[in-house]
Amino acid sequence: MITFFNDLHQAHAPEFEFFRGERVPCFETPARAEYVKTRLSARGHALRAPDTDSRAVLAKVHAPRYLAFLEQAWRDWTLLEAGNAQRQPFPSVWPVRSLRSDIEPVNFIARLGLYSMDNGSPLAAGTWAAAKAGADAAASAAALLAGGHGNERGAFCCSRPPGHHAGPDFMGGYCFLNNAAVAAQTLRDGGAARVAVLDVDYHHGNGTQSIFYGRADVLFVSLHGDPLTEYPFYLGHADETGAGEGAGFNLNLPLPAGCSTARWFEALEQACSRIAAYRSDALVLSLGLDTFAEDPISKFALQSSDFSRLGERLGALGLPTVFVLEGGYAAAALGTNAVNVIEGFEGV
Ligand code: OKP
Ligand code: ZN
Repeated sequence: MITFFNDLHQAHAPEFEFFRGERVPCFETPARAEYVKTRLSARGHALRAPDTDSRAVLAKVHAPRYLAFLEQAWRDWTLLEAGNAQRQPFPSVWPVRSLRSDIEPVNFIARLGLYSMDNGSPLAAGTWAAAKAGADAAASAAALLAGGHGNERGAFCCSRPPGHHAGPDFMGGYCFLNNAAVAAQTLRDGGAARVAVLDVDYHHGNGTQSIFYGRADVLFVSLHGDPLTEYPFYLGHADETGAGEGAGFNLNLPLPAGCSTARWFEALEQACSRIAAYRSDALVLSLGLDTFAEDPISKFALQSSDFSRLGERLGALGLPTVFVLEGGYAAAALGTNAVNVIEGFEGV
């Protein structure tokens, strides 16, 4: 399968995050994408640099003031104080209920909080470059399939940071730009009347859901750890079914942390039925690999062979499919697990 990959992801190298009250090395590392890339090459999958600029599509899925902030954030941070080049900023204050989010403060940390849902998305010098390259990969993969040239039925984006927690105007959960939303919007712009986004990451894709919540032209379906106990906690419940024109076009299938793989595949079946009933013209898969039994921060039990089964089931949908890498923190296993999905899809 053609894979879009760009070395710029390495420039996003966050050092720390906060976990269980302690500052620990960030789970979302450059090594993650490198393991996937290495395995893809070893298995003979072609690697390409992104060839489509996502800027115009980004403006359709994210707010202009958020994009403007993110693009300049590292520069603004380092201009504040020379020593900041050696420090990664974290937000510490957020405009929750009753506080105003319409006025953008001047203070950098206050702006960072305005545009964040958590303190879990550390910024680094190359964050914008890496995230933009990931969005370009998503746009490139979607454009490749939408163009209908060649006989490509699938395209894979081997990118990081992930994107599915990034909402219209905020970052969160290691995510800055919503790559799945960029792919879906690019497919729409390329002539697909209906696009389904299926999110199989362990964590609910709150950003993607929010971006498309009021729209009927993009169906969002997600299988994830129940937000009552699992990140992102404040979205992902079964009663979130869409709003306005989007009513009925959002399906959440929360599962209890620790549930069996059999139960997970039952939920996948429900997801696939909904996508088939929607008669979508294309599929975007938010491919989180943190459902793996050995993932250090998640609580599902999939084995490497189960990722082949996932790929086979997706292949049976018979849809042009853009695969976007999301989470997965058992880094050394990501190559095998990602390639298993791809090759299951291709029927290898
Ligand atoms: C991202 B993705 C906070 C620790 C909690 C949240 C997990 C983000 C998962 N510093 N981090 O969906 O795999
Ligand atoms: Zn995840």
